[in-house]
Amino acid sequence: MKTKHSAISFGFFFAAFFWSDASSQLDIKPNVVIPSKKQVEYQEMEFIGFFHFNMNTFTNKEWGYGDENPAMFNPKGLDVDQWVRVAKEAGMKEVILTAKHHDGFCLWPSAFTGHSVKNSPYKNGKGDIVKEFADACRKHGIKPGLYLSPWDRNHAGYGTPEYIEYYKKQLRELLTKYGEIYEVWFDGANGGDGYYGGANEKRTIDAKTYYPWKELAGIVYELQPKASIFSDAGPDVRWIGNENGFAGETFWSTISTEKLVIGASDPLYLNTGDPNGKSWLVGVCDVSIRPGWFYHRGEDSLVKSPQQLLDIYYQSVGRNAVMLLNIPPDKNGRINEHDIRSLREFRAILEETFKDDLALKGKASSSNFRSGSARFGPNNVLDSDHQTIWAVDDSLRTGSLEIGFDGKKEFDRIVLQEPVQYGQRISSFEIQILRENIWETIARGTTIGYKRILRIPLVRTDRIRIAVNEANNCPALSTVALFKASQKER
Ligand code: FUL
Repeated sequence: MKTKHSAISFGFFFAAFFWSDASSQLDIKPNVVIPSKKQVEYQEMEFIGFFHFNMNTFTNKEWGYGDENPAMFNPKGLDVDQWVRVAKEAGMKEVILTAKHHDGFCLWPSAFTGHSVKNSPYKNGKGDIVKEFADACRKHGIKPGLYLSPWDRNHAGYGTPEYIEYYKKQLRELLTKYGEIYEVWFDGANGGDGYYGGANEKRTIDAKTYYPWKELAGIVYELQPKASIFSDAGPDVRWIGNENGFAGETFWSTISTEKLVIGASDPLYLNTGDPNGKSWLVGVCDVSIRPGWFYHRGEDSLVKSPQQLLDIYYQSVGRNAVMLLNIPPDKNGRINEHDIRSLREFRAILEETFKDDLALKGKASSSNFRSGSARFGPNNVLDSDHQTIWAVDDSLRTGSLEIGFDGKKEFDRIVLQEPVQYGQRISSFEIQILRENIWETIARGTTIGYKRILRIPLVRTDRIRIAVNEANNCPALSTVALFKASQKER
């Protein structure tokens, strides 16, 4: 009995040894620049929201001067729970509130200024909208994030070191009083004219030196380790260089932060990223559902249609970035019906388009897969599991994958995903279909990244090929999915 047992253990030991040895040889060597786990999780949210709600909502402005009387802030029917419900129903995984915009008015009763809700008629000065917001998010299981404008047109010390001390105190206050916060948004708009405690003048700052960005990020990480920081230069997630919601058709999550200055970066560089970039910063496409960021009654008829929102989705999520859509609550303190209607329809169409992945019915084959191991076989792209992947041998920089069907399939949306935990690799690919025994190219593209969605004219075929023509390391894909778009997309 004893001998048998040892023989089994011995055999097991050897098998385990050889298996792990062979398996580690097969493991994909990650690129030098890869995302953190937090960044991958952030990107996986895909769709998040913004609530621009503050003094501007009551003054009908986009940028308040900083001299607004707190008495003007009075949302009589405020229903933060409704905002969060609307966001959740639309599929947003996180929402960000403008705790303080450029005019300096604080939605929470800050101990460091009188320019806040505590001097407003809202709940007779006893209200705290940041608290209501954070509580509603927790109740509905959606992540709260906060926008704290670095520019402050109310503060007398703006432009001097005194203001920086004030800003740090506000940041600490916000990040200690409201439970877990998942994002801090540092806006790039900085300096210019303003009230500044009555000085009524123009104050310019040196974008390169005024704000101690490293120290500010340190405060965020110290108090809220789960939070991602947004700015032109990250350090976790970055602006994509415009406010229309469109990432570049070529979009690298890699970028070199030494080329970025918060508030003064090259928008084109932000919009495409950099294949040789030394940092990984997830792209965020911020855009408003209305022409303005704040609610203006006069813009009720200008709310983006579901089709316009879809177009933004394809050019943000579909181009390896995250879609950050602003839905501004109105003066009464609720999200307007026009916005809700558009959002609901957008969600319904999106679900209809992506409900039936035709590729799941296919069988895949490939030019090569790592040492012929099933662990990296082509069928892994078809199982809707992002963790299983097709990957070719280390020495290769190209590769192709074919999916065949019993009978013809019709589709006009192609979803491709790279396993970004190994870095972003692919820089050129094409899609071909077999038509009367001839391979015909129906689409070409550059980057893929976490997710690339191609919109193509409707095709009918029983064989499709995805050919990677250029990559900075051995190519790998985690998903190939095919869909037929809802009629309502048009
Ligand atoms: C910009 C700001 O100036 C706008 O008012 C808005 O907050 C937008 C998200 O960022 O830089």
